[in-house]
Amino acid sequence: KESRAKKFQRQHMDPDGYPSNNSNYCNQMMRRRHMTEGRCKPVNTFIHEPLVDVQAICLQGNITCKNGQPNCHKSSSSMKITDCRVTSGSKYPNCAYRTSQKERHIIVACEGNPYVPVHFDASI
Ligand code: PAP
Repeated sequence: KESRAKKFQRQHMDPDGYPSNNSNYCNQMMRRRHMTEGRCKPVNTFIHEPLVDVQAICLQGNITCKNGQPNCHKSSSSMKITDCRVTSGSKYPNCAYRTSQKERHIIVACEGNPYVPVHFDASI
């Protein structure tokens, strides 16, 4: 079975995928990373930074997650990201997404030993 750490990497890591001057980026990547199976995952963020730099966020400031759990951490630097949001007209199995590139601080939840990212909480 896929570990939570590997699932995070599949759903959120794309270190070499920026700048993706490509409005089709989310349509392609959401499908390629298996987030359009069973349903269209409504929102998802890809991170275009080295995995080690994203893993290092788990060592940075502890904050409360959106769900109230205390295992979230905010990156001290801003990171290159792409937000994918399903369009209002999108109808499964034809999942259509809007692609938006940003540079933001990101918040991830971490778990386990080693203590690594397992959930993308927010960007600010
Ligand atoms: P995403 O939230 O990163 O988009 P999702 O597929 O929802 O991805 O998986 C997040 C996982 O992190 C969940 O585990 P699961 O795959 O076994 O269902 C979720 O339980 C886990 N997780 C750990 N800490 C948190 C947290 N603070 N907030 C939300 N999810 C968390």
